[in-house]
Amino acid sequence: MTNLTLLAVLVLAFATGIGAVATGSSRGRWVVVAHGIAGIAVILLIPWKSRIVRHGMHRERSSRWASVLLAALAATTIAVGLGYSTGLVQSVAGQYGMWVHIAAALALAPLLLWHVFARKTPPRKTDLSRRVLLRAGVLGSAAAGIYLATDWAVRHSDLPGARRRFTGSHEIGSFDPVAMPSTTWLNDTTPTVDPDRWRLTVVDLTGSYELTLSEITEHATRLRATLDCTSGWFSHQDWTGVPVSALIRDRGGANSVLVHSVTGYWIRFPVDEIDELLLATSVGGEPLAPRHGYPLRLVAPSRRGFWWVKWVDRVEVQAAPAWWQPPFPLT
Ligand SMILES: Nc1nc2c(c(=O)[nH]1)N[C@H]1C(S)=C(S)[C@@H](COP(=O)(O)O)O[C@H]1N2
Ligand SMILES: [Mo]
Repeated sequence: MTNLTLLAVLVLAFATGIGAVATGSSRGRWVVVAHGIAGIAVILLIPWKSRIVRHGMHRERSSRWASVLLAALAATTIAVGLGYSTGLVQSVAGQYGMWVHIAAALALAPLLLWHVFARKTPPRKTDLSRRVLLRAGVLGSAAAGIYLATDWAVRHSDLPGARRRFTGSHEIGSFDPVAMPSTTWLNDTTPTVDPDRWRLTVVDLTGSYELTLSEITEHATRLRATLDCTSGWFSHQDWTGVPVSALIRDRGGANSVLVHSVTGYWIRFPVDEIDELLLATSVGGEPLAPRHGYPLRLVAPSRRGFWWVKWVDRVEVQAAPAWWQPPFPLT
């Protein structure tokens, strides 16, 4: 019974964790709260699970090391997750705590799948009785209560976690672009872009045309926005550039706009989000640094960092729906 409950809670924790990574506007706040509650529920189940573990460890099994690794990864995920949300653990071995939390959880997933199948105990009839549902209810309420109480306590404390954003991110380098961290999603590297040869290609329903960097810098629309990276930091900055809507002459009938980078990285936005998007040539009044996307990078205010394509070379409105892309970039 404990095993099944634990599995259900872990699945919930994974699903809401993925949701928390995707969410960028406060409308998605609930998913982060649900993730916190699922995390607490996992902790609450530890005493019960340890009884089972102690039992299992008496048996000699060659796969024991895999179970130990699984337990270690689970402990890391939980400890760093808690540490990062309270602000007690900001970094681990030079990596952002949030990054470590996600990496440990991703490493844990395949091991957990193996564990579930290798150690399968067939569900019993009693597993879905009223008593069980009642117990699940008690667990859920206890977890929610503890979550709300700790969240309240952290917010009213001096811990760095008190000022974290609803996404769990901590503030770094606001209004100071030099102090703002620079990250890539997976394996992109900063390209060297020759500003004289670089062009922005715009493709809309009228056709396609190119703009030089100086043609783009004639526009100077300012936008204050928050870059919130899923590795766990955020930064407010003043960006200057050209609104994407000023470049698109005809979007009638299109469903999405694809923003493409020199490096091949790309993201697709729903067409009605075009009016929120800015292609920035400078931040804090200074031209973009190469690592921040020189010569042109996207500012997508209600989206997480990975939507903010750097080193943009093409924007294209397309008939394809916005969901027609991998849930997260593949490079
Ligand atoms: N071309 C490209 N753009 C990218 C990325 C990338 O890997 N390649 N990473 C994204 C991620 S995950 C974040 S958080 C922001 C970071 O922007 P910064 O380096 O200016 O802080 O850029 C986004 N734009
Ligand atoms: Mo990011």
